Amino acid sequence: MKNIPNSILTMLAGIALTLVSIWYGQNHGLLPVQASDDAGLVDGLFNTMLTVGTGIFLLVEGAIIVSAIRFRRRKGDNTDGPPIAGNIPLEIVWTAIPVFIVLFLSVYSFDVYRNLGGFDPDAIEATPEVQVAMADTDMATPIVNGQQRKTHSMHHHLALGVGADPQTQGKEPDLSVDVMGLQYAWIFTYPESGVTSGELHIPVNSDVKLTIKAQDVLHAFWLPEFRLKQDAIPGQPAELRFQPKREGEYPIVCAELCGPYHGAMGAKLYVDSQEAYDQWLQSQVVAQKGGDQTVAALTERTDIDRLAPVADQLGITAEALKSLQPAQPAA
Ligand SMILES: [Cu+2]
Repeated sequence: MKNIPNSILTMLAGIALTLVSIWYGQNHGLLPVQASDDAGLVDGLFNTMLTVGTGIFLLVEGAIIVSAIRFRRRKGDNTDGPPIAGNIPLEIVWTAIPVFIVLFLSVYSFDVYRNLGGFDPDAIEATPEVQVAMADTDMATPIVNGQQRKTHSMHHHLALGVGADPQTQGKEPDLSVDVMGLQYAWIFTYPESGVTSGELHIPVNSDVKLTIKAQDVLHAFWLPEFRLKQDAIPGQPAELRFQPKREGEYPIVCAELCGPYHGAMGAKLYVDSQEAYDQWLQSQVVAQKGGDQTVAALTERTDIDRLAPVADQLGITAEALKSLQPAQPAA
């Protein structure tokens, strides 16, 4: 060791540190599976930050440990340390390196966000209610069927969420689902079929658009395996658009402390094959049609007894008849 010059040792340490950082940045195993192509983009950014972070950590901790051992106080040495103040080249270096890292990461993250669809001008925008009140003035946005129509002038507003990526921009999504967050559940509505469900089913490899709303307070719709998260804000719909690439069952987590039962606010996302998805949707349509009839029967017939004599003819069992009875207030 004594025969090797310091500069060579430093260089070897630098090479080792770089290799360890790069290896750990790629092999940390901290992230769940990637369920969409977009997830790979986010992971690339995460891995880069982890590589840089590991390097800085090892450099700083290594310098502390080497200094603590090498420059420790020897027995019987009671002299002061050398009075060192200021080192211009060193200060330039340790200012320039973080500046370069931060600039590089900002450009990189900007590019990832663009590729995810974060800058889609047609993504759902905040529509302040103030504009509705100004309906009589020339400045106002036209109101069609009580709905504010999107015009290009509205593009000055901030788009909320992740819209179409550069490849799908301008195209209609394959599937649109409305997501409603409320204390303490997520409700999914399929506008095309009118199906409402507590679980989200989407076909694999399709272009899915979620319109996220909140009924009461702030929630956050988080899909860890898709590396997507979007706040659900009362009065301001947001959008998440993505392409699921991997069939399976994934958790949907509320990532905003929204009340005492926030921790229980979860749902499941099922990425199905096209056939399985069609089957599920069909079964929901059938089930909910049945449900509607029960509701209709309840409201039309106030006197359940009138039904009883014809129950057999209609194929209604005694239990089903009982279930039509209005709920009794708890004693
Ligand atoms: Cu919540």
